[in-house]
Amino acid sequence: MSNKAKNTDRDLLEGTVIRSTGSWYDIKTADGKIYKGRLRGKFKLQGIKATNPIAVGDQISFYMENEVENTVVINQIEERKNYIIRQSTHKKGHMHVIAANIDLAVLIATLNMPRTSTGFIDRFLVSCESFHIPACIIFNKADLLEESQKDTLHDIMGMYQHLGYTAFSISALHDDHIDKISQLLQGKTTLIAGHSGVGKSTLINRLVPNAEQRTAEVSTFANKGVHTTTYAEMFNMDEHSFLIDTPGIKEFGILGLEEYEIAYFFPEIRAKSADCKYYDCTHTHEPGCAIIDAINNGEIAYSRYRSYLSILENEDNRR
Ligand SMILES: Nc1nc2c(ncn2[C@@H]2O[C@H](COP(=O)(O)OP(=O)(O)O)[C@@H](O)[C@H]2O)c(=O)[nH]1
Ligand SMILES: [Mg+2]
Ligand SMILES: [Zn+2]
Repeated sequence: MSNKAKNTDRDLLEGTVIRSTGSWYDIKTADGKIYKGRLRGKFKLQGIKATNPIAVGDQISFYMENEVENTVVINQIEERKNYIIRQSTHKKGHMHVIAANIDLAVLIATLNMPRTSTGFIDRFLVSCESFHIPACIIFNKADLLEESQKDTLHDIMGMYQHLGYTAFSISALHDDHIDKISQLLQGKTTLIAGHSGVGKSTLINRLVPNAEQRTAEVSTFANKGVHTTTYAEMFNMDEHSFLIDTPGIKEFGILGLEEYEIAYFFPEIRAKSADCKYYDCTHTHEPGCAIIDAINNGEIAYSRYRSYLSILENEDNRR
């Protein structure tokens, strides 16, 4: 991933990419200065075929190009600790790197306005498992829940907590439980994901008062959110805590996983699969499958198994 330095004779500065708008990158140095940077010439990364060579969260070195306009040239990218990608919507077989060097990925989910399905939550958790990024779910808009929905939410949260995932219920608009969230994010670089309209910008505005993120009215038509921002962007919550907003990102890639790997990224399936009769059990039809037994006796949630099958069957999500 790391690129060879091209201009070792120049004075190099170091910084973090905090925003990317196509060919220009906003770069922030440790002392808080912001530069506009770009790549010069060919800049290929090894490994993945990506449409964007540099993403928010990348640590880079750069040199001044134009002191008056404060533009710089990116010289080198530090090796990434991890990254999260999705399929490119423009170029088949290519990836788009959403963000790099993440300590925690938070999915903001809502039961309604708009609805986040457990299928979507599970895909998010599987991709985080596959990228080796700890994941957490924040259920927002607690204030909108009717009594019966509160029970549903309680059950869903219980299911994920039982699997080892941190899950919270908050109301970002009414400040409920925001301090718990800021404690959780302390000292970390956190990716904030979720459908458009779930309250990502609202939460970021609460956590970073000067972020001035535009928030959108959720259009009532079909409960679909309207998105206002398009580019991933990093904010300082405090000196050591960073938030990355990922607007308009519908789905993370679940890439190149083999069948056994998909099962591996479901912790409860991983834990039980050693009890299956066949070592290469796909947990779909095999006799003596411990997973199917566990679903029948209620040890594994059916919604999780359904998500497993949907990831297994959907060719698009495995490439
Ligand atoms: N009732 C309620 N509305 C919320 C809450 N959080 C956000 N919203 C509203 O939901 C809409 C979408 O929020 P926004 O932050 O723009 O969502 P984003 O697309 O995920 O960034 C806005 O009208 C917010 O005011 C909440 O906790 N309760
Ligand atoms: Mg937003
Ligand atoms: Zn099995």
